Amino acid sequence: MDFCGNINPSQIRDLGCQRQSDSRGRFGYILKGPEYLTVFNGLTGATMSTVAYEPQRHPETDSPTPEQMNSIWGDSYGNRIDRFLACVAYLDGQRPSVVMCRGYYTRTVLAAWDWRDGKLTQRWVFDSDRVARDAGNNPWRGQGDHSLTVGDVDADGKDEIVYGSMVIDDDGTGLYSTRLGHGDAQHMSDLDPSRPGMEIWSIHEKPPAERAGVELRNARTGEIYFAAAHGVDVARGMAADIDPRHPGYELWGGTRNLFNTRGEDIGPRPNSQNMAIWWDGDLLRELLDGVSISKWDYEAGRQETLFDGKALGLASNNGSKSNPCLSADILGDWREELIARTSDSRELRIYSTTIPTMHRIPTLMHDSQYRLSIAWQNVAYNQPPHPSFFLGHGMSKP
Ligand SMILES: [Ca+2]
Ligand SMILES: [Ca+2]
Ligand SMILES: [Ca+2]
Ligand SMILES: [Ca+2]
Repeated sequence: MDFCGNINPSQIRDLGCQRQSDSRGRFGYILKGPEYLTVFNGLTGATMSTVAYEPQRHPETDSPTPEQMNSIWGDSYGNRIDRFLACVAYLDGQRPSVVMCRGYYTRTVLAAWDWRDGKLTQRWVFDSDRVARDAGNNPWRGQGDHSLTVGDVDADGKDEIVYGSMVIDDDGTGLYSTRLGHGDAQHMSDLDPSRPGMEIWSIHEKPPAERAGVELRNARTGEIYFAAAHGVDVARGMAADIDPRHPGYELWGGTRNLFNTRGEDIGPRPNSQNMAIWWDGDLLRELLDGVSISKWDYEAGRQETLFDGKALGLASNNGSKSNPCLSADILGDWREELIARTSDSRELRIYSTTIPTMHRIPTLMHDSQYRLSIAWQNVAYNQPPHPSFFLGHGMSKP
């Protein structure tokens, strides 16, 4: 990675890169030169530890030829080699580790690192192509999304990494793969309180005709509870409790309708299928798209705007993905704040709800899964954070 331009000259020498260099190629990919993983001091910016990035682009060279790239990553122009995700996870159940991930369309490598007593040490590396070498029939290749989720899916006190259609166990071994492939969004929580443990709602890009475009699965085992939109290229998908008439979350994406957790069509879905935010006083979640918050009127089947950020001079980020800078419960009270920039980028504003609530539950940041999801919210395609417990209409005490 290229850290140049953000640190002082002596640190640049430490990293072995040149001042004000721009390593990006014609399409924005960085395909040449050394790559590092560095821990910076959050207060001063000083480098605290630097190691070689794992994995390198190619085992023999940091500047592979198109043929060398293609042989390992499956394309010769650098798209797949230059896809990264990252998260923080409590892999030992006690202290956080950082997991740096390269690749999700083909070869997939997750490297877990511990920062302990001033030293950065490698905990484990999961490499799809070392686990199973048959590229055409490898359940660990090409399963990743443009985001990831972290949580304790098997209830042993240690976190797993939900990497799209597969889950990597806390010890760096594969827990399972559904083999349903890449997608743009996933949501994990106790989406259906009547089923044991957590569930995952996933969407998929360009599935073959017989394969699911959206599906709900058991987070621990990968068992598919229901699937729909077979053969449909699904770009957006959402999960939130927005209708109290149906227990648990409602699920949408890939079709014009809303699903309940049993896979039943319960009517039209909201147009908004981007993010979600707990904003008003009830336990249902509101819809967040760009810098606008709306409420789903489940009886009329339409959205009502509660907060219009554009009218207040706010702008969203990430082009068509359209997100605020962050949405999270950062101030306490379990409702979530909206953190956004003004359209001239001169101000960063925090908006909190002014609506009273009758419900009293712990601050969401006290839930480890929710807190870790704030760490990954801005990784690749922003997704809404979800707690490990069911938060919604009719919930039991967390
Ligand atoms: Ca676990
Ligand atoms: Ca459940
Ligand atoms: Ca519901
Ligand atoms: Ca609400």
